[in-house]
Amino acid sequence: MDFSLTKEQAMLKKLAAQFAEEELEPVAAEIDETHSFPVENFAKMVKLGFTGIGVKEEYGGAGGGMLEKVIAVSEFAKKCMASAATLSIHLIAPHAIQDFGTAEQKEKFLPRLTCGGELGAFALTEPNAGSDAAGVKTVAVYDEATDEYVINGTKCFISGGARAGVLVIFAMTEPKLGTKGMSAFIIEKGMPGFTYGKIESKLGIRGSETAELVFEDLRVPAANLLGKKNGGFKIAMKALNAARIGVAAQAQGVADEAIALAVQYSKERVQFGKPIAALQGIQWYIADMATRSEAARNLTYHAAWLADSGKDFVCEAAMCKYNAAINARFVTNLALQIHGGYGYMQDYPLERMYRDAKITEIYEGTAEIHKVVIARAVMGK
Ligand code: COS
Repeated sequence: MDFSLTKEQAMLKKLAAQFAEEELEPVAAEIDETHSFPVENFAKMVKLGFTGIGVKEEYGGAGGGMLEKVIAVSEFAKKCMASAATLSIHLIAPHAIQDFGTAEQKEKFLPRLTCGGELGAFALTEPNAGSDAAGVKTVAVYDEATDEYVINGTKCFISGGARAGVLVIFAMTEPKLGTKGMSAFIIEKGMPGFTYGKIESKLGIRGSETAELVFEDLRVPAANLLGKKNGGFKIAMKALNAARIGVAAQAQGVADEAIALAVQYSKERVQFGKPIAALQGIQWYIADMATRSEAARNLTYHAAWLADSGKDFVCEAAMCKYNAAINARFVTNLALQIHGGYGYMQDYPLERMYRDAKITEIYEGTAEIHKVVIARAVMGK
């Protein structure tokens, strides 16, 4: 299997790397410190076509597939994890609408999300429905008189939820049926009955804004039902399969950058009369970091290749996300350790990268849930 990049993919990587260095890196520390969403940088991502990756050109998208998403997201993550998370999570909504939407829904919503400058969001999680995604309590009741669904409930931990123009949300249409009673809806910012509550203060990826969403008698036209009524759980799971490869890409990017910084620092830092890079203890750290990261990259590329080839990738998406997330924590921890006291200080980016990396073990499915998914695939349900 050959994972070398095509000419177009190599150009995308170069463009993403340049954008990350010139636009994302200079504000990464500031948006972390101020917990502020990088509005201008998102607008620049739109202009360069990143927000349309994986979406057909007829809908204003940039084309490409999962590997293109991995390339862009991991380049962003090298310089600013919050921006990488913003792009990766934004893409879930347009991809879900492209995969499951009607022709009208695609025409109406996709151009807004690809080239129109609007942020997308994906709202599944609730206070009591995290790993147990079927535990959603938000309900959608069909009103025959108006051909609308009336939605009531609360979502939490929704990335970009307070800013998004178009959101894919999940509600129970037949609560007694559990996974077979959930439906997906497309909603828009400003719809009466849709407000947001608390904006979270977080350990890391602070520039990626995380909100509570509140639905109070939110009336959504039946035309905004995404996929079939009661078919929402599978839409959520399929969207998450793809999203998990995006998280693996975030983890990969931050790990690669941490290794590069650790190598550079160890060559410059002189202790006991020589650069610490000459110490075998440091070399062994670097060797472990590089080996594990290379393994993580291959799992991620393989999962992306399966997805782009139209093959089943549920297990591989879980594997690559689970593995890359653990690796990102391992690598950022050792890179910080190599930097010693300097690594702990905000003058260096390592302490931010270490905090940012942690989220990859939690969101879009915890490490533990991924082990459940992997074990089910390997051992049979
Ligand atoms: N891809 C495609 N289909 C999937 C799937 C996946 N990853 N996971 C489950 N399904 C399908 C199952 O095959 C099953 O289909 P049938 O009804 O045709 O048999 C259906 O969905 C129900 O699945 P299951 O019975 O396994 O549901 P459970 O309630 O046991 O939950 C887990 C399954 C735990 C895997 C699911 O709840 C999950 O992924 N949780 C994590 C949620 C998450 O990632 N949250 C983060 C939100 S975004 S920050």
